[in-house]
Amino acid sequence: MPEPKTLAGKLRGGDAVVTGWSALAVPILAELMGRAGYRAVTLDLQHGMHDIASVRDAFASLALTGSHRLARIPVGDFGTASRLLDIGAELIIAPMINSKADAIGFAEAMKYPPVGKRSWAPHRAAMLNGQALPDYLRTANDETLALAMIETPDAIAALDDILAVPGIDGIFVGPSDLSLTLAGGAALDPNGAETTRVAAELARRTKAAGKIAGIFCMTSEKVAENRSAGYDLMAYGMDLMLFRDAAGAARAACDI
Ligand code: 3PY
Ligand code: MG
Repeated sequence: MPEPKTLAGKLRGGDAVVTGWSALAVPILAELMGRAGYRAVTLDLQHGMHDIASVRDAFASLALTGSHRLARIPVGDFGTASRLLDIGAELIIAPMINSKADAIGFAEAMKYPPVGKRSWAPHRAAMLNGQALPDYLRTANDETLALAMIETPDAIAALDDILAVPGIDGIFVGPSDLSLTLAGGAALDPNGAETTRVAAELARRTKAAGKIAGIFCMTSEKVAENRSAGYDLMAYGMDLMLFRDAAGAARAACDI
């Protein structure tokens, strides 16, 4: 039987991946997303409420469902990127990568020598992958992915340099911050025409460089639109809003 495709294999091989977004730091909610059909779930340590303990438990819960394990780190916290890899992350999203220097710092934390400076001890990650440690070492630099968030004019200007850093596997666009910074703080317009135009151009340049393009989507229509623009990884569906909306709908359906 062929080996099941890794997340890296899917994203580099042209498969579209839609990831759920876990902000609430409740491992069983991440698991429920997996059981509901999301083949990938991203745990958010930037704006979400996750910490190391909740990620540890949510990755184990996701492993029960066979869903891919992704996480976003806080701004500039590259030590946490290494730590999340050690406890089983298959892909890390780093926010506000605005320069080549930012990208180098991120890549160094993500990759073992000779590409980077990641320190050794991925026992839990290997366990969740069903790998022996030597196999993890052999595959990790290729199969654990580093996506640099592009969400400012500085990042757009530095895109080619960021994409050229060895160990940076691709980008992940944050349309809210992108719209906010493009407008100099005057407006938030993640679905607006200018944000959409810039996001499409970022996908084009990233794919031309042979790297993976990911983006956060505010609506399901945006998932399809961004896929058509060339994106490989689309984030859509946040536990917090899904639960809020479902609770609201359930209560409203009661006729008293
Ligand atoms: C943004 O839209 O700025 C994001 O970071 C999405 O999470
Ligand atoms: Mg952002």
